[in-house]
Amino acid sequence: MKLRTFLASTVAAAAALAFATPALAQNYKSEYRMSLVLGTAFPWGKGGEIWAAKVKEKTQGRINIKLYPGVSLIQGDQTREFSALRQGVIDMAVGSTINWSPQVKQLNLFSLPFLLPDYAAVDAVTQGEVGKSLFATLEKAGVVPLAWGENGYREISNSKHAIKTPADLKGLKIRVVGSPLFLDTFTALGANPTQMSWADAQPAMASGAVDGQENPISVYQAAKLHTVAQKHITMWGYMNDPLVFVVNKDIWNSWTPADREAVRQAAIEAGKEQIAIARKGMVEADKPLLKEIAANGVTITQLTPAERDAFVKATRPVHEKWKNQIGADLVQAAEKAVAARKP
Ligand code: X2X
Repeated sequence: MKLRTFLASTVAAAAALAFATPALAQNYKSEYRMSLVLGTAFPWGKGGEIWAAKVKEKTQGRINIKLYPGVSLIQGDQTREFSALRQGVIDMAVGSTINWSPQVKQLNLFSLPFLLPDYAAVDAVTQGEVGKSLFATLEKAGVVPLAWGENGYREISNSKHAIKTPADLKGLKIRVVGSPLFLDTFTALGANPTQMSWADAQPAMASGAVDGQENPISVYQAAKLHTVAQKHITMWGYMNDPLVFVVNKDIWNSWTPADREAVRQAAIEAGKEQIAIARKGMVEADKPLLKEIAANGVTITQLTPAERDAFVKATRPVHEKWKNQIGADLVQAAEKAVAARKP
């Protein structure tokens, strides 16, 4: 009798397994597609690579991720990434708040000129209540946000001359990302902004079709922008561009709760590591990354507080215009978090 019960339960367990395994295989894709603008030569792409490796390890290979840098799943059109993610053309991404801001207006927060004076301010906003509120917004917009990363402080470079005052920007043709707030900022500064994708930006600099651009120093160096005539950099720290680690909602729901947790933990760990990589060379007292760049014959202009203030004043109308579009409460909460930050 006992043996028969044992046999029966063994058979039942085996049957359950036999059903469970194919069901898992059916729900899980053999490969998930992760979208990135910048590849593994950049801190951004390294973050994606670290995330994918951690996911593979934590899920014992059940979730296998392939990287698609250059936003190649959407032919390089980076401002379409969020829509593609929501529609399932992309399974997951490490994406920039700038590129997603045409679809998620609250993400324009980070593009408000001179909102975040230093890294402590960035952390106070992303890692605090404002960051949580933005994740809730992203969730409502149809994706599952898991962790913050960072592209970095965007500094301006150009081929013509050192920029010390807003007047130095007058008439300069500056490539900006395809997000309307940037047109307002550079127009307010007297420049001539032109929108294009990152893929188009580099040939445009090489040919002289544009005079300048703005991107983090780590991007400038990894992309070797000194070789496309970008000989002058001004350290004005006018905005920081956080990254977000996200998964498409249907993909997320297709995973077991344990695997979701593994993917979340992997994103949180990868985000922390990625932020450290993005800041490397800029947080040390002697800023070794700037020394490396200067050694290539690039002029690096540091602004005095008074000089920087002239740029803050010139872009204040942009802040006023965009505050309500982003949400005055959200902007205020961010300003509060910045004011209360610990160094
Ligand atoms: O296009 C850019 O400038 C880049 C690479 O920084 C972003 O994707 C926001």
